[in-house]
Amino acid sequence: MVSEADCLFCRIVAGEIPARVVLETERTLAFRDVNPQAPTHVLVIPKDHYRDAAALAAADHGLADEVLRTAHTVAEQEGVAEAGYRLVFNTGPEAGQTVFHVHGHVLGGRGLTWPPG
Ligand code: DGP
Repeated sequence: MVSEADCLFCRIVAGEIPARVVLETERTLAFRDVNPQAPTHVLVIPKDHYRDAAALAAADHGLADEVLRTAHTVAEQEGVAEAGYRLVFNTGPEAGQTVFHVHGHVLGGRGLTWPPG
């Protein structure tokens, strides 16, 4: 597995930091955001380390696809798929990315405004 010792989300994958896991597949993990911005706020990550969505897409199409499918399964599991949910990959500092292990935010359970701040 591709991991980085000082990466927060690699440490969650390794079980070194606790997380409220809602779904796990062979190559992905979904867990609740520690600072939820909506009634449903789950982060979906590949277990392998890629710094952002662009790096993941360039390196492994199959894994990128698995991350997207896991995100949609989470939305179904959380009961927000039908009403609608938002899937966000903050990519780079100006977009607000703070953890540099690619993660999709699955947000739902309330009306979400657009444009985002
Ligand atoms: P971003 O700003 O897109 O990089 O999102 C990072 C998210 O990660 C942010 O919403 C808060 C969340 N987060 C940070 N540290 C932890 C943690 O230790 N556990 C969990 N579950 N979420 C975390």
